[in-house]
Amino acid sequence: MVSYKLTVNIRFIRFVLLTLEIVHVQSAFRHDVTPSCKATDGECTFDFHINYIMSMVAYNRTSLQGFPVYFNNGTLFKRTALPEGNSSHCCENTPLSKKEMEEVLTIDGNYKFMYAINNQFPGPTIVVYENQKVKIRVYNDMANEAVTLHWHGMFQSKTPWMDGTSMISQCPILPGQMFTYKFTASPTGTHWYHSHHGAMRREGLNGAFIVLPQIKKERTDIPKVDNDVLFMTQDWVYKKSDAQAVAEQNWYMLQFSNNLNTADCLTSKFTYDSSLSTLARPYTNALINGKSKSFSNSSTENQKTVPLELFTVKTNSSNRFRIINTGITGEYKISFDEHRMLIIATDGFDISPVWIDYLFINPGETYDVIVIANNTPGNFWIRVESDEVLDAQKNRIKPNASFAQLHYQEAKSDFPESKNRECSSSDPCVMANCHWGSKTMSKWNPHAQCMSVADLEAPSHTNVESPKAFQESANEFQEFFLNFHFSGSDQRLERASVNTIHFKNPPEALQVNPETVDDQNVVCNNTNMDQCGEYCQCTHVIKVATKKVTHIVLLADDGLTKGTSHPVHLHGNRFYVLKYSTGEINETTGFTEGQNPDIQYSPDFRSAQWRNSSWKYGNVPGINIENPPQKDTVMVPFKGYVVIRLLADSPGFWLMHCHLETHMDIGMAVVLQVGEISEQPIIPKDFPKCSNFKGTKSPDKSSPAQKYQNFVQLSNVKATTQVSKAGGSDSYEMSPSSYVTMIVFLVAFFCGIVVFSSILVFKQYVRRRGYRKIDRKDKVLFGNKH
Ligand SMILES: [Cu+2]
Repeated sequence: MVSYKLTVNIRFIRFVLLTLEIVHVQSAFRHDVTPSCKATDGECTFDFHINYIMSMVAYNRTSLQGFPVYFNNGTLFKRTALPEGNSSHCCENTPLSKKEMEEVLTIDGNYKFMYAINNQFPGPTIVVYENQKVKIRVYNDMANEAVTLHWHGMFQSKTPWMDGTSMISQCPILPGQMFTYKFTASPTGTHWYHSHHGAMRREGLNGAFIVLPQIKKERTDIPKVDNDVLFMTQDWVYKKSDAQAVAEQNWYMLQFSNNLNTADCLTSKFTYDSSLSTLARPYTNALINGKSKSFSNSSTENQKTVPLELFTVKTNSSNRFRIINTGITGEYKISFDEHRMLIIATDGFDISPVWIDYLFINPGETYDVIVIANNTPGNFWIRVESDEVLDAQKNRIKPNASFAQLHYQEAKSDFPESKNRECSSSDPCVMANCHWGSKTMSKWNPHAQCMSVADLEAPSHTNVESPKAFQESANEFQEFFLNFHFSGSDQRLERASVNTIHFKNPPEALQVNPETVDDQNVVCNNTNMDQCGEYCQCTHVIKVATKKVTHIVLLADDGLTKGTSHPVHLHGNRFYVLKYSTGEINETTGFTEGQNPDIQYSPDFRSAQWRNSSWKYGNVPGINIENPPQKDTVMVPFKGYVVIRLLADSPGFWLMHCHLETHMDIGMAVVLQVGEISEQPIIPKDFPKCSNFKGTKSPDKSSPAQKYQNFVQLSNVKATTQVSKAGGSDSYEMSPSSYVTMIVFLVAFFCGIVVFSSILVFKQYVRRRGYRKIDRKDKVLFGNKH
């Protein structure tokens, strides 16, 4: 067994200055892709310690001393106290050495408490070989938070309990606990891992997971790669925590529903087709491999003050950039000044190479591109631009941007002065992974061609089962319409839904306790949700038969004029993207203004079907079944649709959800139960189960009015009441034991009143008697004197 230990013992040091406990910061993130274990087979083992950390702190391993740092004019200084008696300045004015700088997570130059794996951010890179056994021991060293790690893109065939999805594939790892993930690395390509518990992944819990082929076979359709590097980008808010991000999303939804355009909580910025920007709230920046400068200074000139990610390349070298959007929200447009990109893969799957100038990438997606360093040796900007291009009044605005640098090693290291590429009629641009279509993009740039993901093609060498081999009769075919949307039209918080059902975690992890799915008080789906009323809340599970060709029509329509597109991710499975169709585009403005006419929704948006019934059984015009691209995450266009096909051959409970974490966390998810429970692999006997705590997640079949009453009741609920699991309602009823408690309390209270009254009456009686006695005494003692 090959062991590769990534961690050092975690030590705590107390900074008197900050009176905070800071754990050691390991060396800076390295973006090179090098195998983690020497052997290509056997087991590759990792130890991951998850803990809190603080950015902008340097820690010296030898002296066990540490100090916070600060930036001044682009230089890092130690923030240490001056000798006693010197009160003029708080800090020693000593710049950091290069070695000391390696020990700091500078991020964007701000102090922030965040999570880290082995004190690193991004987390340790895992590079293993296809079909290699991977073992990751995850130690939850945090004081008070649970966690799981999801291996995004891994098939987990025969090990669905190793998917790392909190409350679906496993119970979360509690503080002080360790859990060992063991699975086979497959498929090859650029993947990643992240926390699948809350919104922790933006706050530091993510890393790259690269699977190399066992036998290195050079692709003949692309240039030979000289340099293989990671390019991980994500949104960042330096002040907010994980819990705050979710709470803020709820707050945002309230503001949105009430049309309150307050600058602090709702930016109301829109993207190219006038649907809402995925960055629905003010974000500070987009990190590139954990570094960047605040959006508030998003001119290139202002990038001088904080270290940015630097990619050094040789002249004429071919460089593979593995681009991963690890963010929780935020679609980004990536470009390299004065260089083109050759797309060669997405979500780990090879695609026929296409030269492009701009790449759109959504949270959860990966794209591999090759950049040839064939310009005059120099320094060039790499741009990560946000999708915010229209303000609240739909006026065009400059999007926010973050930057990294491309440096030719033959050139002098310098601050780039390169410009963004201009598209012209003689030299048009190509944009890939657009989700609004060419009609929209032509309004923005008549010289830009916009490719949707369905315009990409699988190369001929792809040795996966071609979808054209599947039979398409009613017996061997199943089709689902899944609408990822915000249901209803009022300001309720539980609107994030799939087919109007708001996803609630089950009280026990489904994969560990599959009998939960038979509990009609926990699970709901299209067979038992009729009584739900306008809003349903439950563990939404859809049964998908194995061995059938499965089409899913992904939709994103709230039934309102405002709305957003949603990047949908499916766990444990790949799918083919057969067709991509936007909403109705206004020819004059290029804005999405209506539903795609191919889809007919039910009035409550709970179900949908093809408007033309002859399109059933996969008979959809314009689908690509010859060489469709494979993916595990796809952007579903606002008011449009995507037809995907999967071969449901991996039994298990697989979460399918919007990969905007703030949407998933508030209910935009559904579980695909592939196969009967009897078809699923048998879980190891010693696999940890959840505790015996009672769940609160029963289906809510009450009307909105009743729910409001329940909410009011909840606000007034006494400590002795508890959530009733029976009855299939979220109403807060008292349990039998609570009734006993209440009766005892009432009897005691009544007895108390009786005793208290008796005392009062007795005292009154005694007093009157006493007065009388005194009276008499007085009369005896003094009476005759008066
Ligand atoms: Cu979403």
